[in-house]
Amino acid sequence: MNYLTIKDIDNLNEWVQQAIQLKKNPFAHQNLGKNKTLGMLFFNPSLRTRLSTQKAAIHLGMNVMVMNFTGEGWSLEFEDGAVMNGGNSEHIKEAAAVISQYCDVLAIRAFAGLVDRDKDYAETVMNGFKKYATIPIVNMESAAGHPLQALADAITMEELKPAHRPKVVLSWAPHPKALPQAVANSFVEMMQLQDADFVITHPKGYELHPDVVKNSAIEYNQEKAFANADFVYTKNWSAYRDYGKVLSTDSAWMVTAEKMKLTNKAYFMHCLPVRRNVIVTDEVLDSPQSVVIQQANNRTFAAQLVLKKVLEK
Ligand code: AN0
Ligand code: CP
Repeated sequence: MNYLTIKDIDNLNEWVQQAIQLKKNPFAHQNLGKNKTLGMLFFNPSLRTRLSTQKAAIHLGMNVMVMNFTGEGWSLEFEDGAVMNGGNSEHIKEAAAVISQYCDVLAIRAFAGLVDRDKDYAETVMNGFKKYATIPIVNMESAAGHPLQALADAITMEELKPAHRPKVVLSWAPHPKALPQAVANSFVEMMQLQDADFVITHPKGYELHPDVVKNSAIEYNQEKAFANADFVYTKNWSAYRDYGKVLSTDSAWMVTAEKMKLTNKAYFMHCLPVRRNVIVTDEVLDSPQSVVIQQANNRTFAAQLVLKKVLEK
């Protein structure tokens, strides 16, 4: 079993309940991972993913090896038949096969390059490892998705859910740098598996991939979208259509206490890292409505559930 996208979740509600059980008793399956090794490869920086996935593996009794390809590791070639007389030193064929000798499960982080849309959405890095590794692969944020984050978000929303069918808003917010669509994509796909009044709000031009959005509602007026919301999930992403471009840094889209007043005392959610007073004001982030630390904590149990399922297969 691999965990590459939200589509690998066969029953979201069951998975969320199982993760909540793991959270109650994290060391219940300490023998499952005995003498098994998790390899974690990072092509980009990380705080939460790195530590929570490692912690999840420790809970299951696994050994963990971490390797950063940002500076360590040979630069990899992913193209079949490439004449390797350029900058790349090692082909994915050998790299993935060799890593498979040392590890039992392989977790990979490889962000979108935001230059070549087709290459990013073909998931070149993740699918290269999937093709040439002989062990299960876990996605720790790929070009187009961050399914461990979305699973942690589903756990958090289950813990906080109101008695009624919730209204959930995914709101774009400004950021100075071009960021991937991965977190937003997986959140949308996860919400489509939930019974909720779900709406996406962003400036015109920031429409996500139509295959991701499907029939989900889009409201271009952020204040209208916030009305009566129970959860406000905020994230910046760069444009999908005008690929990788920053079309707006309009601070009018920042989440403020005034906007939160339009909601049904909504919980404020963000995957972190978050830029204070750019994405969201200090006032909102430091308020009791902010559940970002609870979200980050649930990353451990999302990862632990996925690793447990992989080890059981
Ligand atoms: C990354 C992103 O937007 O995909 C990682 C988020 C978990 N964020 C930044 O690079 C700031
Ligand atoms: N939310 C998240 O994935 O954080 P890191 O980039 O710090 O791992």
